[in-house]
Amino acid sequence: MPVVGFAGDGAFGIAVTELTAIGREEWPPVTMVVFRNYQWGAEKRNSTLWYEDNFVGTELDDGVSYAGIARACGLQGVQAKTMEELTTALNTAVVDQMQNGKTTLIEALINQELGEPFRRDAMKKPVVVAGIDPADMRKQ
Ligand SMILES: Cc1ncc(C[n+]2csc(CCOP(=O)(O)OP(=O)(O)O)c2C)c(N)n1
Ligand SMILES: [Mg+2]
Repeated sequence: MPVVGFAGDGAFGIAVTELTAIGREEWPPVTMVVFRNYQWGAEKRNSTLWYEDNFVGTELDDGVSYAGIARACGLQGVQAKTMEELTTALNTAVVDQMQNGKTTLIEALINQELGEPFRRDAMKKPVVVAGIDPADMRKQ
């Protein structure tokens, strides 16, 4: 059974050091797909909801290649720019994983459309808790 992982580029960036460890010979190979929209999309969406369409600190460096980092770690790293390329890359990666013992990271370039927050309830205005008014806290 092939093992295929999926992550956003922001989430993957937080744990990107894992690439330095997963290629060990004594460990089984895996396939990883990173959805590359060059942003912390969920955080950006929260910011635009909270702060009248403003956002800050949510753009990722477009000079960084996760496929390149994977190759530097001795793994296979490829970019997929279309659905067809992604299908081909995934098929190749799974065959390489199952038959050739190789780990592949696929960097799937996707659009920057922002979805609805999955925790919209977490984005309610701050409320007074235990007698502390959040407006007063901000003044300090
Ligand atoms: C360990 C950890 N740190 C921070 C967060 C807060 N957080 C939620 S979504 C998100 C950004 C995710 O960006 P990405 O993985 O690129 O997904 P996208 O929304 O762009 O598809 C962050 C930092 C978290 N969930 N977990
Ligand atoms: Mg992202």
